[in-house]
Amino acid sequence: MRARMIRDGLSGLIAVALALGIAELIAALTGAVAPIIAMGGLLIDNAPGWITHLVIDALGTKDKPALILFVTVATLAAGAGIGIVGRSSDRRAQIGFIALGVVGAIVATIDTPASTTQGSLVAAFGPIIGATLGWQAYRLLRLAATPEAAASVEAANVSEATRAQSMTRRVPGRRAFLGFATVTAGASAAAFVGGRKIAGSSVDVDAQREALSLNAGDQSAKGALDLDGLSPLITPNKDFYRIDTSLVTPRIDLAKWRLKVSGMVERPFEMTFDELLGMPSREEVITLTCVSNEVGDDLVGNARWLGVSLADVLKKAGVRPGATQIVGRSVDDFTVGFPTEVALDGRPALIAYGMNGEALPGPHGFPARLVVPGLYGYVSATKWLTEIELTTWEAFDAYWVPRGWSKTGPIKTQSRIDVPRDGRTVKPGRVAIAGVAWAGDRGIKQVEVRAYARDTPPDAATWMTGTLSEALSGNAWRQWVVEWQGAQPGDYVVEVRATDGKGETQTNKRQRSDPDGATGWHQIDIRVKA
Ligand SMILES: Nc1nc2c(c(=O)[nH]1)N[C@H]1C(S)=C(S)[C@@H](COP(=O)(O)O)O[C@H]1N2
Ligand SMILES: [Mo]
Repeated sequence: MRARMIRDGLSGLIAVALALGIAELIAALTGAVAPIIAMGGLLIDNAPGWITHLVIDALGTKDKPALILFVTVATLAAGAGIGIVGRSSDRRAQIGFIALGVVGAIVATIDTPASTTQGSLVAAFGPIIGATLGWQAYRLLRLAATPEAAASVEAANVSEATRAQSMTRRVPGRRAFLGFATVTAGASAAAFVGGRKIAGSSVDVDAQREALSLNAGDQSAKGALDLDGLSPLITPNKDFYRIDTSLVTPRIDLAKWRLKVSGMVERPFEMTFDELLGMPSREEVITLTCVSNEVGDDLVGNARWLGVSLADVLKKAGVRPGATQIVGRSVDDFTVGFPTEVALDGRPALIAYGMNGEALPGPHGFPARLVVPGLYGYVSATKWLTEIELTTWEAFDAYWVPRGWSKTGPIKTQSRIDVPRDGRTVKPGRVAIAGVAWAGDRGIKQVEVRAYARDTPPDAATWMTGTLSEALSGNAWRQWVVEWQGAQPGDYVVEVRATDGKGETQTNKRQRSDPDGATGWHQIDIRVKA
């Protein structure tokens, strides 16, 4: 009995795996979003903001593979369920497969941008054909497994005599089942791998990046501090943090890409990538940070961005009076919104296509993204940018706003201790304490550090002023180092505070990141021991 249940469950599972494989393959061939990815995307977009935040926090950048795995396992489990339920009734199993196909088709259609060549309805093909073939495979698996089933099917077509004959021949249930199960599973795997291959080769982002020649300037970071464990002044692309809601990195074909400028403008227009490259370029060092960065965390990076001034593009379109909000839209339907005035107040807000002397890497928004000095990424830094829409502040809430994050996102002043690491033991005498500090578009004027023996009042310790790296721009972070002289053995708390270019010192009031960015001084514990 148990064995039969396992076999039936396995039949359903393998048949659904085949359905998924075929759906994946067809999605790759048609440029649609595969149902598993679509379902994962739908979960991300519709989960309450705090869950998304929790998952991203807990799993870091592993959240995406984890979510895909979860959806896949859940779907296969549903397949096993269908197999077990279907034992007593073919009808029920059939309904199960139809339900999977319909859900897959709807989800994939919702998630496939209407802008794909064939339109979003094409996404329904994969799940429907997959479910149909999966259903056929399931019936064959059942047939192979149970002599009775084989017999009952034959009974419909053949005479009483032949049926008796076939019964006595005894359909070899186990062997036939295992053989057919293996073939089906193999076909499923082949469809999956084939699908991935096709999807991967259709648009090669790195090949397109390498083919571009950009007029990036000198990439050296003069005046940088260099200390073991200290964040480099310019964050290499490969180490730059990554945050987005996109389950698979969008692969954009440069030839098809267009940037649309729309909404409350005098002259709405579209431009190609070549036209964007043809506009006057500028290169700016800008620190980008995520609003969900807690005090002391590393969702922050500093890069040299090459691109076109957003103000120039807006000038071309002619912003109409009353257009108070700029909305950035992405191929994956992610949106940001920020005040129009920040694009026009002189700060170098960019439509960036280069990052640290290279074309923008795929995960960071190839071919173009927004980078706005002074604003957290979630309200400004649209990756895979496709549209800039002028609207009003009242008319539209961008992606993260209904999910509980603040509508405006100016970057708060923060400083972080990189060296020594929290919990380390250091030698008495001279202790180098170092890190980075940033304050959006206000720049950093001063960084101070104090160290006090644990169990003593912090205010008894004096603030030591740090040496700063050169300010690469008023929108960039600065490295800092403090030489703590004459450290005596003991357990210490070390803390840091920064003062921005306007003379404002960062608050010590502790606040978690949501809804508008963390505040408070970063603290570490260290032990001084001979
Ligand atoms: N298309 C798109 N762009 C996006 C996001 C996103 O989810 N989708 N996330 C934003 C957020 S929250 C941040 S902090 C920055 C991060 O940019 P990075 O991944 O290049 O560091 O991208 C922003 N741009
Ligand atoms: Mo973010």
